[in-house]
Amino acid sequence: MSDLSPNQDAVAAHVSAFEAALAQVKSSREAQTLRDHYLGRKNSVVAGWMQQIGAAPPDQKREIGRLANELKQAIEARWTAYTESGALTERPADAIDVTLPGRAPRLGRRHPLTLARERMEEIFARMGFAIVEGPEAEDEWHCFDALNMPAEHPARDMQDTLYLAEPIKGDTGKDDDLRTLLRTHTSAVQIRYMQAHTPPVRIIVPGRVYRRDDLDLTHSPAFGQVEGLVVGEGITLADLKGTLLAFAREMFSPTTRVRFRASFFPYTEPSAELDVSCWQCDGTGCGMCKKTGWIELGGCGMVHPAVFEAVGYDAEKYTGFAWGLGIERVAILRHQVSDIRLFYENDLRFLEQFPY
Ligand code: 2NL
Repeated sequence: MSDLSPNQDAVAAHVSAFEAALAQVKSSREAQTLRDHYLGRKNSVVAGWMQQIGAAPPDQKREIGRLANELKQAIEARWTAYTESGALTERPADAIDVTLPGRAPRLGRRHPLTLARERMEEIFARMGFAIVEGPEAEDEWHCFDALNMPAEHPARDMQDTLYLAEPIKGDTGKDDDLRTLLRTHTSAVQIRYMQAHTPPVRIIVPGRVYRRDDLDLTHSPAFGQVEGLVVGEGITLADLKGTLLAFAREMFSPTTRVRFRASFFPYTEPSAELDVSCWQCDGTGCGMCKKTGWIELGGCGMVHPAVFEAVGYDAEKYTGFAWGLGIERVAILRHQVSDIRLFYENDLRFLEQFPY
């Protein structure tokens, strides 16, 4: 090839030969050798043509020079295209680069709602509470009747509660005419626990509950709850307040205060909403507590005698208290999350912000 003398056909022949050879090379070393054969400073095709300029008759020097340049530029252009295509840097399939850093496995972590639930469980467990769980699909007796919410109670309405199309039949046969629903609170588990145990009772029941709510900034049709129940002789409202105060101080800050606001639940009397002093501003008023100094956490009260009667406890002998706290609510307040839906979307950019 290199002995083709400089003319227009020879330029074309060299260029196509170079292209064909380049397409065949097996390694970057081979490619480099091929390039040098055409473009190298010494003994290359282009260098040979350049040399011929000097030896050529004066009237041909100009033409040979032009052809040599044309060949040089054509080969260089194809070489540049080749190197920029990345083909040259491709490593053979079996090459191992031992200098590369290792690929760290992606570690999983617990969900912020799991962290909040576990923290709540840990605090109550240290106070001597047993952790009890139960079914999410319940019958209406355990969810409503036993909790002093008879047939006509509004919470039992289809508007508020999710019922299964086909009831799940109980094994006793006596609850065959009861509808099955997704529990609206975990209280049904406390009812089952009281049916199976005599006082004293000291349990918390964490779990998922369901309401016919739309999903918006602060509501979800499924959310987590930690309910608590204490039953014994001589249990008072002061015990309730002391228990929740101890919890709030562990959960939020040692200087947290609690207050009760009178409220109503069919299953407690008296009933109260539980507020805690804002641990962001310590009660002086800030954006987090909407300038009130207080944050609402849940509801509580003294167990209604009708509940004790439903489970066969002697309401003259025993008293007790109960509460319900929303897990999302605790997590939202702890981490100042603006939208409850962030907890369910499972976007890692959100989830990875929570210290495990
Ligand atoms: C709320 C209010 C509450 C209870 C739950 C309860 C359970 C039994 C007997 C009596 Cl077995 N009460 N649970 C009591 C008061 C309030 O939850 O707003 N929770 C998010």
